[in-house]
Amino acid sequence: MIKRGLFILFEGVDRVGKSTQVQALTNHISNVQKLQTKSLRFPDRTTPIGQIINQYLQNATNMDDRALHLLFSSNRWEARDSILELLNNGTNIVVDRYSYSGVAYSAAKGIDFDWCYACEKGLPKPDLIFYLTMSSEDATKRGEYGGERYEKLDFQKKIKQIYEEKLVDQPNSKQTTWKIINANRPIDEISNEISSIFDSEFKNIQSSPIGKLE
Ligand code: FDM
Ligand code: MG
Repeated sequence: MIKRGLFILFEGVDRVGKSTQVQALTNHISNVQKLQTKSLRFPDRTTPIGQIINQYLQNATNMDDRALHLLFSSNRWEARDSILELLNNGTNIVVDRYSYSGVAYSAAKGIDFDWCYACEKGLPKPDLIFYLTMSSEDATKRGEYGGERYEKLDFQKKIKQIYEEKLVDQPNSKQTTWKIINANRPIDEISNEISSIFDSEFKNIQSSPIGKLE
C-alpha cells in the first residue's frame, strides 16, 4: 500500500524567506529522502480567481476587503480536490502560505477574526507548519519590498501580531504542529533545522489520516 503524502506548510509575514525554504525542503524531500514532492503556493495566481487577486495585490484594482478575503479562500477551495489527490497518491506537498495567511492578513485589516476563519473550515489540514519569524524591522532591512499592496512596515507588524497572538499554537489550530523557526539566520542553518525536523517526524505523520481544518 502506498503511504500518503504529507502536507507541509510555511507561514509568516513577507520577506522572512518562506519561498527559499519551501524550495530547500522540496529539494531535501526529493533528493535526500527520495520521496515524491511538489511545491504549491497560495494565492495560486494562475487560476481565474487567482488573476483577480493578483490584480488587487499589484494595485491595479480595488475591492471590498471581505469580498477579497472570500476570493483568497475560494482560491484554496478550488485547489482542495487536487491537494487531496496528491496526498492520497503519496506525493508530499510543500506549501507557501495557506489559510493562516488568509486569516492573519484580513484580521490585520480589522475584519473579525472568527469570521475570517469560518470559510477555511473543512479544508485539508496541514500536518506540519513551519512559522518563520524575525523582527519586522529586520525583515524590512532585507531590501526593498516589491511594491505589492501589503508590503509596509506598520501593516507587517499588525500581521505578525495576529499570527503570534492568535494563530501559532492556538486552540483553533489544534492537532497541527507548529514549529517556530528563527528566520534571522543564514539560509543553510535554517534549512538544516527544517530538514531534520521533517526527517524525525515524517514516518509518524504518514500513519495518521489527513485532517480537516476545524
Ligand atoms: N495573502 C495571501 C492574503 O492576504 N490572504 C491569503 O489568503 C493569502 C494566501 O497575499 F501579502 C497575501 C499575503 C501576501 C500576498 O503573497 C501575496 P506572496 O507570498 O507575497 O506572493
Ligand atoms: Mg509578498
